[in-house]
Amino acid sequence: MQTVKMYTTAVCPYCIRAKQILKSKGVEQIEEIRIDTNPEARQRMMEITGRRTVPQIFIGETHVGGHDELLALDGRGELVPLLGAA
Ligand SMILES: N[C@@H](CCC(=O)N[C@@H](CS)C(=O)NCC(=O)O)C(=O)O
Repeated sequence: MQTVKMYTTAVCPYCIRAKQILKSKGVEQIEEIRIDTNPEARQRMMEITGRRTVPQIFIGETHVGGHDELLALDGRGELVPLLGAA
């Protein structure tokens, strides 16, 4: 299974929901990077994603986007294959 990395903040309902979706697909470990306590991480997130909101989710090297994009990916049947990609 691919590694999953998520930029988050402490208070973030979309982050919680995104984690639930990923866990429901068998993801046991999510590397969380807190941007509310780490200004450098916030800056880096904005640079590499062009986004300001959390979550920002990476599956392997692929930037999925936020919660809504994760949900859409699953709706298209592409989330599980991406998680399982070598
Ligand atoms: N449509 C976005 C919504 C994300 C969102 O609104 N996240 C909130 C935290 S739960 C946020 O980052 N708010 C700060 C802001 O809008 O600048 C998604 O699906 O991820």
